[in-house]
Amino acid sequence: MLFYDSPNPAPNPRRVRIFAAEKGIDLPAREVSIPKREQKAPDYVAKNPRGQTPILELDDGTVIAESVAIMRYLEALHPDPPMFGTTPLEIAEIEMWSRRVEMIAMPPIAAVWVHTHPFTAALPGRNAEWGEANRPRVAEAFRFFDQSLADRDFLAGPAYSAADILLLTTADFAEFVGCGMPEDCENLRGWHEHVSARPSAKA
Ligand SMILES: N[C@@H](CCC(=O)N[C@@H](CS)C(=O)NCC(=O)O)C(=O)O
Repeated sequence: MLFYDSPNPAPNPRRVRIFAAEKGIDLPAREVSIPKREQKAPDYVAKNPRGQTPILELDDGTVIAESVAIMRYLEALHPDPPMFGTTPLEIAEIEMWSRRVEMIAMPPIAAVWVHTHPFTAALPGRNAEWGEANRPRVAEAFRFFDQSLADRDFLAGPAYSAADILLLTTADFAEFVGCGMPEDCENLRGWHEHVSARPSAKA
């Protein structure tokens, strides 16, 4: 098994690294440099036609792309500690919150990243106005999660889960992009401090 990884600030490979660290899985890895565009090299695109990291290549050559799919594969191989829930309700709540991170927070952060950040200046089709228009949507998304965290320690319930990993990596990437958590999001900031103190967050 070989994990094709990209270092921080890339948020999607980091999800898998944190997940593996939480489970104590040692993933052999190869670095794919996004600044050097190695994810668009023909031999890599042959593995993942999306030309993105991460991927997990199995010993028989099968490739799993999409960070959450890789996490689910690892969960099936290493069920303890469970990160996607075990009861029907836990499973549904972790899925609900994971989808909310991906559908509410990530798209506007990605728009700010792609359309305004100096690192993406060479990408075709940049529209700075559209990027700027997404900043309030990022803040609105963070406020939603802030309110949601008012009554609990973790995003999807009483235990740390894959949903927390998605929100943590998203919040840290947003900070890097320059549209991080608003100062007054106290619940969210408290949660962030708490989950960032876990050893896995160093991944
Ligand atoms: N939905 C994919 C997103 C993968 C993705 O956007 N990866 C970024 C790194 S965090 C990437 O490869 N960016 C370079 C590019 O798109 O060319 C996943 O969850 O794995």
